[in-house]
Amino acid sequence: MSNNLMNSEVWIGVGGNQGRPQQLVSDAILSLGDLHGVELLKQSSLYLTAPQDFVNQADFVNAVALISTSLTPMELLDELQMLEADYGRQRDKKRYGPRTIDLDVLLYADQIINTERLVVPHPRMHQRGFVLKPLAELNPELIIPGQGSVLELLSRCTEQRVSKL
Ligand code: PH2
Ligand code: MG
Ligand code: MG
Repeated sequence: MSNNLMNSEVWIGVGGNQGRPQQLVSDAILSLGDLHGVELLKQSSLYLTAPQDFVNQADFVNAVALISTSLTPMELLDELQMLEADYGRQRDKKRYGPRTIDLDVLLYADQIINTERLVVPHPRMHQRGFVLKPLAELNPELIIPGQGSVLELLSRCTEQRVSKL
């Protein structure tokens, strides 16, 4: 992408705990950059993380990516869901349960979005060490609108196991 004038910076959360998650998560991040209208700007390290919300499942591999995109939030969501399907994600599965690849829009520029399909900032990101730690790695200054600084929020997640791979 050469024309950055109309592009938005978007943070994407990437995670998975089925198949070979380390491979799948790094491949999925590279696939983001292959999407039409998306440029991959930064990617965090991979982290091995304890499952949250639904704890009786395998550890996850998590990471975050910063992209620049000309896609609207809904166009981007469509692309992410198609990528998830390419990576073998089955949508009928249990909420919060095991998945090959989960691609979440965490932040879309400074937009607040509240639709049935998409809520941004991601409604649980501020409580999740597996999101906050990789975000802090790439931008310790980052603020989550309505929630506060990533570093401050991360300091409340000490009981969640998140270790760099
Ligand atoms: N995703 C979930 C539920 N729980 N736990 C970890 N550690 N990592 C995840 O990506 C994750 C989770 C639902 O999206
Ligand atoms: Mg998710
Ligand atoms: Mg998701």
